[in-house]
Amino acid sequence: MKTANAALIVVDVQNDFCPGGALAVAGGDEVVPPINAMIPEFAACVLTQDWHPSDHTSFASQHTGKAPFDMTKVAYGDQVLWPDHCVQGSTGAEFHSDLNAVAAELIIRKGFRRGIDSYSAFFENDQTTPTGLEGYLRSRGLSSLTLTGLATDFCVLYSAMDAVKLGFDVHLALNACRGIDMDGSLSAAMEKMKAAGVVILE
Ligand code: VGL
Ligand code: ZN
Repeated sequence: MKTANAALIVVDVQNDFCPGGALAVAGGDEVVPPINAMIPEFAACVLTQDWHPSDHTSFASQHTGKAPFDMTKVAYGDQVLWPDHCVQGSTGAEFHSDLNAVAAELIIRKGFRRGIDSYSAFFENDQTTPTGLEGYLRSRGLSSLTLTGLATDFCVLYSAMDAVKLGFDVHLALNACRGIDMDGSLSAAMEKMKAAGVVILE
């Protein structure tokens, strides 16, 4: 039975995060069947879409002498430098073709400002620029969120932490998430979410 206040949040299930993509997450495509199966159980389904200009500051290609997965400092703190990915309008930025994107009632694009990355579905990485998702969920009375998608230790983690901070009830559907896992970032992410009160659905 659908719970009227429950939304499914599907984070960045895009070609570039799936096997063969520019920033492929191991098993990234495996999240698609469980996500499609969950959609009918929710009153609303929201997709996020990483959506960068081709000269985005999070791309290692924009920094001389830097390689993908190096770190750099930007105005809002530390930033991982990524391979070029999810460029606006590219095939890599499209949702996985088997994802039931038709069922989505809202698509939130993020990371479209050149100088600022955006992992979270709620705020960009300066932690103050809103995406608008909070207002959408509140005005629709959607207070219980279940997070799914890619990557567990980056965009899903940041979304979950912001959602807790904003006062939503937050669940993570573990079988519908996959992580990048840079230097133990996946287990660190799980610990952070558990400590913050995110309910992990195994
Ligand atoms: C993501 C790194 C860069 C993600 C997006 O979706 O987790 N990670 N851009
Ligand atoms: Zn990105």
